Amino acid sequence: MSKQRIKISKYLSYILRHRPESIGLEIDAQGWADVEELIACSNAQGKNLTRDLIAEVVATNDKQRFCLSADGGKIRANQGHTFPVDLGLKPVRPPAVLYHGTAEHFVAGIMQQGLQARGRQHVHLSVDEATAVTVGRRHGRPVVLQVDAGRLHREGHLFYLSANGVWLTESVPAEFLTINRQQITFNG
Ligand code: HQG
Repeated sequence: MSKQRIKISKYLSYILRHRPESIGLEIDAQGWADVEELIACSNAQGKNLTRDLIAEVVATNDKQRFCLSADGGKIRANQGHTFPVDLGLKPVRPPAVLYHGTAEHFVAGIMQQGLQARGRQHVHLSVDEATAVTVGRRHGRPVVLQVDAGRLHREGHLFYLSANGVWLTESVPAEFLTINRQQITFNG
């Protein structure tokens, strides 16, 4: 993604996942915003959004963070919201093992209280360790936690798979977590 596209992606994440009201944008219960309204509200605040730019950011986004409705009239974030939203995801059975990337300074708290959504709608998990390392690095020295998703699922926890491949669950109690020590050494 070019620098301009990254900037637009960050802006769209902020508006569509966190603060639509900051530009007076209405979002429905399923997280959809009207594209024309998004453009009007954004450009009233000095942005230069166009339909084509938005379509390009949606199509080329490195993590496929957004999607357009079939008719192209609406847009929403695929995951990561901090306000309540019904993405219509159906519970699915997760792989036996999933990973969560965090930072070293959070690990003690996590091993006491478990993984919590902390303002977001869900805890975010990935199928691969490399993604977890990247996610963890956003917060500091990355640490990868291995999640016993199979057992958690058997014990009744619900898992969802977002449209862009992020595994989501409400919380992960500490006894289902293992610290991936190798990763600490590897990244140290
Ligand atoms: C930590 C990005 C202490 C948790 C990424 C994390 C992801 C605790 C931080 C998506 C805790 C929350 C989400 C506890 C959890 N004690 N710390 N009990 N429970 N934490 O940003 O998972 O690029 O809300 O480990 O790729 O880092 O924006 O969550 O470090 O998919 O599309 O609290 O955001 O996607 O941080 O990231 P975040 P996250 P985008």
